[in-house]
Amino acid sequence: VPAPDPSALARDTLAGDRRALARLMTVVENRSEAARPALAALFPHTGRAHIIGVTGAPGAGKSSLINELAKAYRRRGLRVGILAVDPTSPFSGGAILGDRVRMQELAGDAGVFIRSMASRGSVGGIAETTGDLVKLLDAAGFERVFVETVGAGQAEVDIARTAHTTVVLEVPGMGDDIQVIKAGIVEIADIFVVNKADREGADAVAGLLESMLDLNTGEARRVLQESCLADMVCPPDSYGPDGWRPPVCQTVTSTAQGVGAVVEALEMHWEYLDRSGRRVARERLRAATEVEGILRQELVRRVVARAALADMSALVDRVARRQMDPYSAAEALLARLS
Ligand SMILES: Nc1nc2c(ncn2[C@@H]2O[C@H](COP(=O)(O)OP(=O)(O)OP(=O)(O)O)[C@@H](O)[C@H]2O)c(=O)[nH]1
Ligand SMILES: [Mg+2]
Repeated sequence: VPAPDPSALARDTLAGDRRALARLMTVVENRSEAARPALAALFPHTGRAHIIGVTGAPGAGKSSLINELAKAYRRRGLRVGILAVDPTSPFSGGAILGDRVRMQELAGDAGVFIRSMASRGSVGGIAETTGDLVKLLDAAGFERVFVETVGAGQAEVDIARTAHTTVVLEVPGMGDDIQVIKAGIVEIADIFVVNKADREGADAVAGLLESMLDLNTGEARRVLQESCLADMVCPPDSYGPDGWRPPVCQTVTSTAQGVGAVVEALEMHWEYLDRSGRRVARERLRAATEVEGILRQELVRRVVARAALADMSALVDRVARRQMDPYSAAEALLARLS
């Protein structure tokens, strides 16, 4: 099989060719240099999709909820893209197969595109790759793009950075709810969903979330944008407080109970972002963060390309033995650029 020509794949993707889209996604996932011109060619065709991050504990029902939301959007005639970031945790290794089964009803629908991506071992973290895959779906004309990720540390912050709207799932019946609801979650959530509301304790979790929202100042949204460039070029009020109080919805995915309210909340948030000027501010923050991310990666790549492996190894040895401080080592490597 000859290597696919990424520009041809980009052209065919725009024309609605699903196979081209899938193959281009593989090129992007492999972080191949060849993806860059294709991504650049598609970039002017992006910016239409509503990007929706869905995060929560393993097994909270993220895939089930996305499945229901996708069906609801299909009934409204909108095209839906779904990216599931495979959990890195060995405990939920069966998730991909589970997702396939759960989302099977959507599988034959040309208005739906589902892709699982591996987060394991991806260079530069999942953030860049996910962002690029989202762009491909956006350019291909999917109007709602869901990104599912297990709620764990950096992955969660990354998703909130990538998405316009972040949905955080909680479930009742996990014991001490105050222990279960993680600190920092209020800062990244635009919409809360208490899923498995058929179980006891859903109202209590919802009530707890409401009281956490009462205390929230919105201040910490800043954690979403750790970028020197953003700090320099984006006005401080781009970071929040938001002026949007996250609604707390309750759902049962097996009966689709409450799913309509989540769709309404998603649409309201999308409208809110436009009406308040937040969307433009967020796009600027995202652009600054993204450019800086690429810049960092590229800088490291170039420095490493210039230095000999033996030299780098020797520098690392010296730092490890406390013969040289890490700043001086970095300086020595940076000097290779000039
Ligand atoms: N009782 C009940 N069970 C649910 C509900 N929604 C999902 N489940 C079940 O919860 C389990 C996990 O659902 P998934 O949708 O795979 O959850 P997930 O968050 O995507 O899981 P991972 O991707 O592995 O983190 C499945 O057995 C679902 O059938 C619900 O509303 N009520
Ligand atoms: Mg899942």
